Amino acid sequence: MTEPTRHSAVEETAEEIATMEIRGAATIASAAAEALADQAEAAAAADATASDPEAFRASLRTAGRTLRETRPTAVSLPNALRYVLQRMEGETVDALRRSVVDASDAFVRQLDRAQEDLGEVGANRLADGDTVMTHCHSTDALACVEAAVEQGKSISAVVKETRPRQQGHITAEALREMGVPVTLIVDSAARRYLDEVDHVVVGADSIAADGGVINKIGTSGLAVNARERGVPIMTAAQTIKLHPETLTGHTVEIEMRSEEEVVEPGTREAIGEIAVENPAFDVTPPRYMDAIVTEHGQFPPESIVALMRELFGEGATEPWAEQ
Ligand code: RI2
Repeated sequence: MTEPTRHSAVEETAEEIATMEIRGAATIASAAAEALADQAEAAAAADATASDPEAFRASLRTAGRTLRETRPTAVSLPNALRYVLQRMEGETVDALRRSVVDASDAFVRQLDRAQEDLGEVGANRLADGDTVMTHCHSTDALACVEAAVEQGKSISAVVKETRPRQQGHITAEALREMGVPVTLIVDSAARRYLDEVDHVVVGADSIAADGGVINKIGTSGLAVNARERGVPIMTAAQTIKLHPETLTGHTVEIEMRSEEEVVEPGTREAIGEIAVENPAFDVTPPRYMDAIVTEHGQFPPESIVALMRELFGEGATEPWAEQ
């Protein structure tokens, strides 16, 4: 068999996901699906794979592995790869290419539709005059606020900055574009401002079969504080955030990122001999989350497993695996 070629678009996308130039679970998923379509076009045009269906399939699986290895926590990434690679079929390279490109397009369209639909559901939980608190930057969470604003509700926001990468700044800008008044706070001010907030809205990178919500580090502390203050908290998450491997008891790997995101090398040296840790995500137990809002409606976290079984069966395949 000929050595599979790897189109540089896949390498580029993988690099951008790893360095978080492309970030956010839904955005990562759509970039990965598009990278597979790019790879299909490139493999259909490359000498080594253009007339060899098995080499074409192998090159797509290789691309899938490259993309899969970038970041471990957001399950939207492997779910996107699964969606596209499971639909790769055909006897000729041209048929295979078309199946991958069509699946990638369909996936991206579904993603956009799902976000719009869940936005409507989440918006129904918000009332005119509400103030929401956000954590990190989640396009699913923002879709709920946007739909509420489109329903004519007046919404304002308290936006947590979200150390270490300060994705709260992206959220603040997006909310301002919607015309939502924004107050930016440091993470440690969240409990104080919960008294002025009607609803906490967060996203998710993965949702486990037991209803645990894996989201940006700091979400679980926020959820515990919100419960203590009596403020409802919802997770806005399309069903591509449901983690099928957790159906069979697997846990979700929490990404550990570079310590330089937390403290500059010079400062660290000046402090002296210390350890620095930088987990990117944490797990909010289902008892601290009021609702998971999806494109199929809202669910109490404990019942999300029923939807997960319906959509993924009893487990997960790895169509990118070497054969
Ligand atoms: P959407 C982000 O992770 C945040 O944790 C955010 O809540 C989640 O992805 C979901 O984002 P990161 O990529 O899919 O910033 O809702 O580490 O856009």
